[in-house]
Amino acid sequence: MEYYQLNQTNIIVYLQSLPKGHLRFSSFDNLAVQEINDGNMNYAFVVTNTLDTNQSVFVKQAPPYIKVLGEDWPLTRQRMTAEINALSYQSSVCPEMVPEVYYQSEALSVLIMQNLNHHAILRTELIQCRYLPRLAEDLSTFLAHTLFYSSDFTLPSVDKKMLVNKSGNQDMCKITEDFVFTYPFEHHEMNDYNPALLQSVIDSVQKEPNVRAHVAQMKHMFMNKPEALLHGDLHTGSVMVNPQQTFVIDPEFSFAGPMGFDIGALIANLYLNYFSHAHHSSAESVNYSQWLLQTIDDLWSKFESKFLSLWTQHEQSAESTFMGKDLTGDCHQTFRHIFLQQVFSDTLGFAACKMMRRILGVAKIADFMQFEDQSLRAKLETQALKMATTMLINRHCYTKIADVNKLAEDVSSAWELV
Ligand code: SR1
Ligand code: MG
Repeated sequence: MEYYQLNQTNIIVYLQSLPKGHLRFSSFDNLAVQEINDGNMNYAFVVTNTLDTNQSVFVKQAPPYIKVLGEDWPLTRQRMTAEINALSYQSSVCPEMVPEVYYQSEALSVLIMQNLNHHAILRTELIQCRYLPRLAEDLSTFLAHTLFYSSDFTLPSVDKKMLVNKSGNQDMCKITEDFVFTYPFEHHEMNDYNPALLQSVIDSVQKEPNVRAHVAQMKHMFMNKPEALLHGDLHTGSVMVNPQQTFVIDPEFSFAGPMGFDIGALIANLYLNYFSHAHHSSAESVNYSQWLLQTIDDLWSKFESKFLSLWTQHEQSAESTFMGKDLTGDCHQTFRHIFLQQVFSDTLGFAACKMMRRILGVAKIADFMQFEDQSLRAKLETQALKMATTMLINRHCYTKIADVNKLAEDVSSAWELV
């Protein structure tokens, strides 16, 4: 089938043409189509049977360009293949946290899947101060499982190298290399600055050789450290939640990269949300800010203990282990802790780059953009940039997430310093 663009008018005819049994509709007579305009990259629709709203699917199509930038920004449709492969892997190691896929077409770059209509985008929920008691538990499980089971600590060497070769996703990686690690730090025409953000603050990132060198180190690591199969774009817009359940969606940027990139993306977006609440003195904001910091602490701590536990169990049952037999009983444990400390500093470095790109680069976040008062927004952006530069440069000095939370609190409260 030749590629064509789905739209509100032709989508029902397309769904009707698919082999029977894939979709959940008892009839195609009363379908309503709603276009979803949230994403930057793709077209998305929800199609629902108006006579039984439980019969509903989410349809996603990758056009041959970046949707938000238009047809002048061509982009291979192979990102849908990367997404299909990633969803398949993630559902094999974390089935309860990934939407069910009903049908896929590489020819049309279309994915039809479970409509999470009882869930909301995590970013929106965080902006509205919603407490999510399962969030840290679920996301730490997702990270520990997806990262451990695609690492060299569990996969045989040959299988791991095949995974790396199969998961290049070069065009999507190039977008991240440009839009996360490069453009925000130079005078690029795509950058978008809040007019109220002081030039001296922008310069403190873009014209500070030490900051630029550390960002370049993170970019180099992103390009050269295929530790595990990543989600690749795990910000709070890629998570759907309700108080009982958490789903991770949208892995079209998936590739084999450094573990800290996925963890850092989540932590970055949680800290950005923290700054959007912490400047209020109301009891609601104070309490919510503390919940966010506790969630970040839990997310890292639970990830670390789950990853270590999967690793220890694997070493106890596997015939051979990554570093060979443990002759003293302490060797495996020593390496495990050194490795997790490295993942922690990588996480902080990537989190810092992700925070900075959301302020200086083109892709903004609603957590800050909700504020029409540009001066207020500039204050929050300045705080976030201050935290990010400190965290980036000192990433090897931190051993506890509590100390990073303390940095966020100090920067937020000491406004006169920034
Ligand atoms: C043009 S940059 C678009 C951004 O949206 C995606 O969610 C990725 O984060 C990408 O960098
Ligand atoms: Mg996305």
